[in-house]
Amino acid sequence: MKLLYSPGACSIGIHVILEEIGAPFESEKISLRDGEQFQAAFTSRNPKSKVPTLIRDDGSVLTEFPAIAYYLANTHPAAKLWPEGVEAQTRALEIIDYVVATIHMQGFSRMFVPGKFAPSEADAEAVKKRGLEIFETGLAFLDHALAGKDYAVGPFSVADAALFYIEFWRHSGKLALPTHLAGHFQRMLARPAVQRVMKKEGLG
Ligand SMILES: N[C@@H](CCC(=O)N[C@@H](CS)C(=O)NCC(=O)O)C(=O)O
Repeated sequence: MKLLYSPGACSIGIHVILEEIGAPFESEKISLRDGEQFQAAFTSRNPKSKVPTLIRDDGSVLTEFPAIAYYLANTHPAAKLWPEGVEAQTRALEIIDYVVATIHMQGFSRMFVPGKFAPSEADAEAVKKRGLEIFETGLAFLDHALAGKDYAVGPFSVADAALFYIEFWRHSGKLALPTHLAGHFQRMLARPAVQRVMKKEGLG
């Protein structure tokens, strides 16, 4: 297996899942800043021009965080990264979808690529502001959901890897995380697998 990732991008969550599993995998760094995701060497493997991209051993390609997380957790059951039982699985999916589809795609994307949402350059600041509001509202909701819990749904699971990437973004932006997410982020940083990923991605 090979993970195509960009340092500090949402692919960091999948990187964490792979390290937690502990099975051998390769990784290849893509510079989104330099637009490598639009170059033929990348689009020939993933025409969506997005990380995370997982190239499986048979050469087939998987995209989309929730699908990759599901695949990895369920093909490596010994790692116990997919919660047990319908209720916990449903709750994990609920969190992953909220992180990816709302906080990331609706909030963070508006903040960092306002041009994708703004009809004109003059609208860019308003779009960024709306993105920040969505991001903040999302964090507040998740903070509330994490009250009294060490991890998102019972023991550590793929849902925590999704939470980790938005926590990391907030932390990198030098903005304080709400209390319960801050505690969760510290628990994540204490995990050896997360520490290996931070080192590999050059994020110290
Ligand atoms: N829905 C996708 C989102 C992936 C995504 O937007 N990745 C960003 C990095 S965090 C990316 O590759 N952006 C490159 C671009 O849009 O040019 C998923 O869940 O994997």
